[in-house]
Amino acid sequence: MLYPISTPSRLLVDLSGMWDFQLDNGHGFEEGWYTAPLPHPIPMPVPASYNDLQEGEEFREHKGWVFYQKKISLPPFVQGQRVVLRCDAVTHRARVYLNGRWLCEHKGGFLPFEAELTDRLLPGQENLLTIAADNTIDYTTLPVGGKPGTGLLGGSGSQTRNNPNFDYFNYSGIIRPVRLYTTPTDYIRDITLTARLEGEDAQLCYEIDASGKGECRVEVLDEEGRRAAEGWGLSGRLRLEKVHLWQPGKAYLYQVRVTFGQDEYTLPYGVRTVQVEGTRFLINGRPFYFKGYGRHEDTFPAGRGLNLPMNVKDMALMKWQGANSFRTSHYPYSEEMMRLCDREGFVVIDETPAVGLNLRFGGGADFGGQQGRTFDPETGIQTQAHHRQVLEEMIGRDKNYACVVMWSIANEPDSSGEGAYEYFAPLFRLARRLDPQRRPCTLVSVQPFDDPDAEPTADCTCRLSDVICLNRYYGWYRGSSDLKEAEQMLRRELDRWKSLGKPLIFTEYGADTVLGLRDTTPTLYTEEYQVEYYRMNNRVFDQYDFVVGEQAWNFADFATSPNLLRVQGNRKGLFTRDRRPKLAAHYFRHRWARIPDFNYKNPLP
Ligand code: GCB
Repeated sequence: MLYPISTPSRLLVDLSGMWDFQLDNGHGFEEGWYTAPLPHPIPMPVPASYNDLQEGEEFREHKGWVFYQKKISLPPFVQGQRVVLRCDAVTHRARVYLNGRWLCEHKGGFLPFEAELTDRLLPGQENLLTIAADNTIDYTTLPVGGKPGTGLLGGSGSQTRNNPNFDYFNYSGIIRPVRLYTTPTDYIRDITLTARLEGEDAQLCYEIDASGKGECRVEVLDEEGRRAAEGWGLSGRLRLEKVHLWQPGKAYLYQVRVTFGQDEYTLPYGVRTVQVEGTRFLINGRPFYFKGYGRHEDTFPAGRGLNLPMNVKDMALMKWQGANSFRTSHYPYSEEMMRLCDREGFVVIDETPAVGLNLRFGGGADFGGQQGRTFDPETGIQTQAHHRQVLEEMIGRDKNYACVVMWSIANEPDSSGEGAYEYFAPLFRLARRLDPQRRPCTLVSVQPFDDPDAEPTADCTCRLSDVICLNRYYGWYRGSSDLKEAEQMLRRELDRWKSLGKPLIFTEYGADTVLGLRDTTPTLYTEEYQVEYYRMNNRVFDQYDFVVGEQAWNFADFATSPNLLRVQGNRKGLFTRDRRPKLAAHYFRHRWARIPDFNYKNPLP
């Protein structure tokens, strides 16, 4: 799906701003709230999570539907054009109505959907747009919600509250922009690009998905605006002579301008290759080392709402630290962030919202939570069809980004449980089939708690993933405060992974740390302990050639549901939630300055 932009043929209307808003009373649909102005609305910004924008537990923890409304209109001169409504993300389910009539419905809180309004919108008049959003999470949603009384430290027993089976606050609402755009009636639906390097040149293959009739022309412009290649027809191959490669830290984006009949769309595109070879992860044929983080889209008070200034600030902080990559833990991030990464040369592991698929150990911190057979057809999770849907939508949305070098199919599922291989193998096949660039695929593996010395082969990631991604907490959840013992355990585990012959990335490791807690003896939660924790882990990583990346958990502190292990949220950030650096932020800055993006380990002969 194309990102909405204004072009010489497309008008773009951003509906960001204040909307009317009301929590459902349980009867909103029956009472027809979508047919007329809401009975008792309050003002609410879009995009933003609503949870932290009013006071009180009931508002923050509301489970179920909420209603957003806005009057929209377009001038009569758009008549004869196609008009499309585009919602970038409504968490986790949306029902959309225009002038009281049902328009569309969408499941999944982090990926875009569209509905055509042509002939539905009354031009030159006011139209009532209602978007109802449902934040209910259960065994059929991604992320997965637990049954009442389960979840973190037993969770809430209440039927009227969600029980996240994951460790981040269930921020809800219209979290990314809602826009209208127009196109001519014959229009470009999608663009798919792939490139192959041939010596100094590249062969660029394009496929244009268009509706209607028209002549199709594709022009590739370089960064100076000079034409680098040109072709006609809905698909073809173009030669980019002396191609400028998109490199980590040194982005280069061509502008691919497509015209089809009256329609025009320009897509920024970086040419680079990605490949796994033995225990190396190659970008443009060179062994890459991942330095970075797992992150969250989480800021105060917008929650998961798009925060452009913070995106730019975060990019500056990540570069300041010498990082080169992050994982979109635990859901696809905004397209604005993906475009920024493309532009800044930042490498991304792109993750679906599949978190909490683990009834033995949910979401990373479900201590004492639910216990059950995750993939049991009767009593287990029922997410497979939705999982396919989010993979299709994520790859459809992100397939052209140069920054995306790998797909993460899920975070910490029960990947050694009965039925895990049968659940995941078709999803890996699907991802590989859908991705025109055939990027590597992975699933991010949880630390085995019931059997710490489990053989890696027990985990279906061994068979399915191109790159092994491990979330490990030696020195925190295991071996906490005894770093010597923790180090032994970490080494023992790495020794077991060695013979697999695949590259391995630590996609999470970290220790909760409260800014300002200091001590001469590094004790849990102090800034000193966080530094010692990372020193120990990194020392070990450095001694294993097949470890090709370290992504600290987390870039910044973030909000979670309340529980006894969370001090106003998860404090494993290298930065606080308002982005002040802890000691470990400086430690990593120093370390990463000495680790090159390429050839840190296993250089090519
Ligand atoms: C994990 C999860 C992450 C949690 C983290 C933690 O393994 O993937 O969502 O936040 O652990 O801090 O416990």
